[in-house]
Formats: sequence, structure tokens, C-alpha cells
Amino acid sequence: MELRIKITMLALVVFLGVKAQNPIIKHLFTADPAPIVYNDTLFLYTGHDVAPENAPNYLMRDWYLFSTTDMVNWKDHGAVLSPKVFSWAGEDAYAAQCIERNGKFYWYVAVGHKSDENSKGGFAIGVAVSDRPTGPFKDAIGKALIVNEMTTDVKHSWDDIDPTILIDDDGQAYMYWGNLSCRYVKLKENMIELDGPVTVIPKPQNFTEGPWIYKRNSLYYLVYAAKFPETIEYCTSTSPTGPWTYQGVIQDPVQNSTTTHAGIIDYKGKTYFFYHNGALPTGGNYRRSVCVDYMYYNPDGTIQKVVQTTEGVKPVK
Ligand code: FUB
Repeated sequence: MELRIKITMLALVVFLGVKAQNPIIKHLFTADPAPIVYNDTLFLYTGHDVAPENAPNYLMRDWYLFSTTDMVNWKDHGAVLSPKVFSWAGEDAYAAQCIERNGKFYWYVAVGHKSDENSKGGFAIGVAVSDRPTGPFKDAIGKALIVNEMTTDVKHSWDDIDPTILIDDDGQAYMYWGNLSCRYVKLKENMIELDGPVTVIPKPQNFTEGPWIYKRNSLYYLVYAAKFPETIEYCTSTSPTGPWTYQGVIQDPVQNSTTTHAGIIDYKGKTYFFYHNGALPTGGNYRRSVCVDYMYYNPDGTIQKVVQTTEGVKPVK
């Protein structure tokens, strides 16, 4: 009898162990997920929290890359980019997004700026480039694409963070970003030069930070972290330049972290919603972990509330 109970418990542990996919990265703290699909592989670019337990702020010194072809087995490619690549950058490696254009991979990053002739400091947006999704990446410009002095509608020094990119069907590229103010700018085809003025979007309802832009069935989606503690909410528009219509909440606050950050992608027939929480042992606001759950659209294109699970998603072939 005792043996049978032990076997049953073991089977349960194995069963639960196999099922508990979230957080998907368990051997280090990761944040700010940004997925892309390239050549049938899903590449997941993330931030990396290294703050000690009980630290009062972020400590983020590099960006990581993971990949999968089945949504449950993740390959760790390591810290493939760090602020050291940018001679003008300080140390803070905040949210970023890598996209592919014409066989090159452009990784837009939020990073601290040293005080120099181009900026007095604060957060800036830089671009790294590589011929492969896995790097090596180098500074694509030799200076920041956006510095704090270029945006003056809000006064804090970390308002130029969290870049996200859209390449529209006509080839025009746009970058959106911001903290407490959401802006966009057109990019030239080379992806490393501005192609017009920075435009401040009339504040999307509850906007805090972390925009994620994409187009689906001719509708543009501007998804973002809202309020604080953060939820994920979204607007839609028939144009990349707006006006934006508020559509509601996609994700409620997450376990054990005041921030969350959305990265949305279709892969092998399903839509995946990446985010972070603080659910790992010793995790918290500055020791976060990337998770993934399913996301579903209604027939009219609106998005159903994401159900956050510990099981995560099922393997795909
Ligand atoms: O990871 C640092 C910052 O926290 C990001 O830039 C924000 O989006 C929030 O997740």
C-alpha cells in the first residue's frame, strides 16, 4: 500500500513537472520577451534580471536569446548582446525587439546613454545589426537612434524606452516606444535612420510603457503595459498613424511583479502571448521570468482576455 502511494505521488510529480511550462526559462531571470519567427524557428529575445534578492531596482546588463521549434523545449543561445557593443551606452539593458528585414536582423534596444556630445544621459534607443538571428551583433549606427533630448513632452529621463517595430505591407517601417508617453517615428528602408518627425500619440488609455505593435487582417494593434501594477491593454486602428481606439484589457496583473510586458506572435497555427511575472522562487519585481500562454481573437478582431497558467502551452510539431 505504502509503495503504491509513493508510486502514485512520483507519477503525480512527474506529471506536474512535465506540465508546468511557465515560467518557460527557469535557470535565470528573464524579462521583456520579444518573439520573432524566422525559417520555422521561434526566436525569443529577452532582457536579463541580475538584481540580488531584495534589491530596490533593476540590474540588467545584457540581453538573451532563446529559440524553440516545439514551444516547450527552449535552446539557450546565451547573452548575445550587451550595452558594451554600443560605445556611447551606459549599463542598463531594458526592453528590446529584434526584427528581420532583407536578411538582416535589427535589434532595437532601450539602454542608458553616457553623458557625451550627443546626450546628457537618460535612456536612449540604439540599434544592433547582424546577418543572423543569433548574432554576432554590432552597433548599426555608431550612435543612438533616439536620445532623451529629442523628446520633451514628458520630463523624466527614462521616457525613451521599449522600442517596437512595424514594417507595413507597403514597406514603410515605423518605430513606437515610450514610458508614460507613446510616440512613433517612420524609419528609412535601411532601418537605422529616421524618416520624419517624432510624433506623440494622444495618450492611449492607461498607457504606461512597453508598446508592442503589429498588423493583422488590415487592423493595426497597439498593445501596451497599462496602469501600475501593470496590466496589458490595447488599442486598434485602421492606420499605423492612428487614430487609435481603446479596446480593453488583455491581461490582468501578473504574479509577484508590478511590471509585465507583452510580446505576441503567430506560430504553427496558434497565437502566443509572451509576458513576464515574478513567479520563480526568490523572484520579484526585479527578478522576473518569461512565460507564454495562448491568446485568442474574436471574429471581429478583438482580443480575448489571456488566461495565465502554470501549465503554459502544449508542444507543437
Ligand atoms: O525591464 C526593464 C523595464 O521594465 C522595461 O523596459 C519595461 O517595459 C518594464 O518591463
